[in-house]
Amino acid sequence: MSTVYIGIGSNLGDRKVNCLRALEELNIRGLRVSRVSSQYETEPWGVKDQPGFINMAVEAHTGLTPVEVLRVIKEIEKSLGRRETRRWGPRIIDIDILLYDDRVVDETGLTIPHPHMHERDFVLRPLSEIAPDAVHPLLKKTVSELLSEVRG
Ligand code: PH2
Ligand code: MG
Ligand code: MG
Repeated sequence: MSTVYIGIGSNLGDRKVNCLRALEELNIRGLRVSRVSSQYETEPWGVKDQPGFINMAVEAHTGLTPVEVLRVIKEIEKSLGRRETRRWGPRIIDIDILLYDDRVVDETGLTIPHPHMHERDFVLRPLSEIAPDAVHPLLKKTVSELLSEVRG
């Protein structure tokens, strides 16, 4: 079994319900969710002229490989009604792999650790609630260290 940390976000429709449905679907499709953060109201990052987000983070145990987890995530995003939009634009649901054990993966369409996680308060704040001591395998820093740096 591997331990995977996943970020969930929504800024369209019933944002809280969308995030909770994503969590349920992960559980159904082979990712046993073991920890769940609170839901955080966050300011849009990157593209500013869009509605605010709900963000949360979950820990799950899984026998799926990183590529299989990505496939499951894409299926869930589709089943919850996600449509392709512009980069960093509004979305019903966004599910991102943040960390997968201490693995480093760099393939087309799949980069682990998530390439922007260490820059984003909206990722690190929920993640630090459930995994403050998880270590970023490239930066060799814990999630709580990364959070204190991003806050400046
Ligand atoms: N996701 C983005 C772009 N900007 N901002 C917040 N606050 N939360 C997000 O989940 C988010 C974002 C693209 O994935
Ligand atoms: Mg994202
Ligand atoms: Mg995504």
